[in-house]
Amino acid sequence: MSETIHSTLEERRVFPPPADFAAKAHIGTRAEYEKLYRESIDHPEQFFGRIAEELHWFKKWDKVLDWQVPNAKWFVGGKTNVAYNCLDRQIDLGRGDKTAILWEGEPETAAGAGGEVRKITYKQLRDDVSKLANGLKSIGVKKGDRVTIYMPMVPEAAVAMLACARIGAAHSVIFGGFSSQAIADRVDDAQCTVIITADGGYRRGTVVPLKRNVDDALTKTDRVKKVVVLNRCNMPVADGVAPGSIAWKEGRDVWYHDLVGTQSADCPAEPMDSEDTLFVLYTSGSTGKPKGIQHTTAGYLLGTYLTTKYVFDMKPDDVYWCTADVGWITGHSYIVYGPLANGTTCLMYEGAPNHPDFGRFWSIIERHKVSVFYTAPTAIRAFMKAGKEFPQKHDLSSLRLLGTVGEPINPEAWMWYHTVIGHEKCPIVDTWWQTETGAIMITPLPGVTPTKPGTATLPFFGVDAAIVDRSGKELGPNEGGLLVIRKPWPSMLRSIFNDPERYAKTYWSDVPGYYFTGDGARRDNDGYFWIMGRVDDVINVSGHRLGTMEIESALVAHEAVAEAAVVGIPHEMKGQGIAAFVTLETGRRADEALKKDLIAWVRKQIGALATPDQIRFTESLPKTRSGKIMRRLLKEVASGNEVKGDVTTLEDFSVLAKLKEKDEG
Ligand code: 6R9
Repeated sequence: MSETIHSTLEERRVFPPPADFAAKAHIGTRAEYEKLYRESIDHPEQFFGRIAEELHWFKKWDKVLDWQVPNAKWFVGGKTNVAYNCLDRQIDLGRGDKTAILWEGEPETAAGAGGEVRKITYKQLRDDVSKLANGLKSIGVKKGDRVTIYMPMVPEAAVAMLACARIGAAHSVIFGGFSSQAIADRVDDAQCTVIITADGGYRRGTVVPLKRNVDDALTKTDRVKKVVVLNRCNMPVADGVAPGSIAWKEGRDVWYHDLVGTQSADCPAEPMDSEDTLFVLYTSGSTGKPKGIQHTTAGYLLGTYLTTKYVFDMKPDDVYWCTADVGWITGHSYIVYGPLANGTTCLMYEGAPNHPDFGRFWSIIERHKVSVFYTAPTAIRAFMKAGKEFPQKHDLSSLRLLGTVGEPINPEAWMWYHTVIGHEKCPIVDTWWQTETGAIMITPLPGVTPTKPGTATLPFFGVDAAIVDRSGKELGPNEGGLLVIRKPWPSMLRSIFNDPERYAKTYWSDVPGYYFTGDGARRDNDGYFWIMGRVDDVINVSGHRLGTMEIESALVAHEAVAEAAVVGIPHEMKGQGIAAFVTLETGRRADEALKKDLIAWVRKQIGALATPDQIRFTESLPKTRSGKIMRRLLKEVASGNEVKGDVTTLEDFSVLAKLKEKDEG
């Protein structure tokens, strides 16, 4: 962790919420926000107890909060079911025939016409979920089990998540861009015996071989007894080697359509304890092994429900679109659970933003009259670069609210989003949160908070965020420090799966008694939070978290590599890029062929998102006398900066000289 955190951002532009937006917003005055915020911090049990009344309960809770650092229990003694709240409750409220999921596939039906469209109503969705839930039971899935989901962005991915929730099995969704090794590791860690996948998925005009990756993964672990396969791409069953085909293992593999085909559409939702696990989702940390972030039932439901309602100001006739993948927390909370718990029509798009060209997102917004749009800064930067002529070809007048998530948004990108996409009439909510927090934590309220490009502004209800030093002392305005949360909140992670000690150590020991986010930040004179990025060994590539250690472990697993050190470097499009310094085993040649080989190797071990931007061969790595790699120096070298700061603990000065020589040479 770096001890000094500097921010050079100077941003003076302020954009108050448009008056007509504020007039219609759920929360439309600063006074109302402040009153509710105060109550949520001073009397959380009263505040969250009242909100929880808006959800369905099989049995009401006895106690709102039971808190002993670092273990929180919310709505103790209550019984509810997340899928029931997202489906049955919506039907009870008269939304049965409303579209729940409005899906568009990637392949275009004709040039410029967009992809296949499916509209699934709340009633149909409940039927689909119930059938799959019964199907899962028929192959032995029980309450308390874990099920891996490795799916393309099709409605069945959401159906699979909700089916697990309905019967009380926890899901572990793995992003479809992860490799077979990553699948095997996660399956083993979460002890999953069933995987739900598809033959393939469409992405940027090609087919991602999902089933093949699963088959590969299952040569590395023998835990999985059943693989449920959705037919998305009509890939023929063969030996699995012929391009475009899939292999089939009798007895283990079962077609999704066969599994649900004969099932009843009636599957009562299992009453779950408030603190039963809803899902496990893996994310990178500062050590090599990804952490299974564990979320539970009632608090997570409440957090995603409440933030969706107020941050996106969700109204009955909104068409809401979050462009994330369900394999990430943003997809869990803001494609599936939060929107459905609000009875929203939620758009889901299967493919890439630039397929067939950079107009695709804007044509989707026009075609489906999207009103609330939530995406990532990395995507906005890519669109900026592609040019405003793409959005300008489309009618974006249905939009009323824009959001971003995943990384700090640079003011240029914010301004482009505001003018070119929002036509200066849509508030922008820059939402800061994490896999661990479950729901949005720091964000403007669109009808209330004057926004400034580049800041996530103020904490949401119940979030006691602060900037502190290592002792926990709160810092003054504009002083950079560690971003912590000082009180428990309903959607917080409860543990790292099967590793409560690591949970306590990772999140609650750096600043004793507080949840440490891993981010550095400062507050300005208005109390707005400016997130400055990770202060641990985590890098943020296109809004995706990667641990430097994970990539290093992958590299050293290659037979040519002796040692590796990975650092994040500034990257124009991705936010951060990946630079790897590598020392080789004796006798190995440091050439271009090996570089290519190592890049391919990392992609195979982790997935394409971990592709190194630079591989640099070196004779040795700069280390401190106690043997720690001096990443700070490597970062400077990789970014092409002058190496500054303290190098007095460097073990061998000649290493640094050599690294720099290489760079210049
Ligand atoms: C939801 C999600 C979490 C990390 C987080 C921070 C960065 C996310 C941000 C942001 C600045 C924002 N981050 N949103 N930084 N402004 N609005 O992205 O979860 O994948 O776990 O990443 O992403 O560094 O700590 P996750």
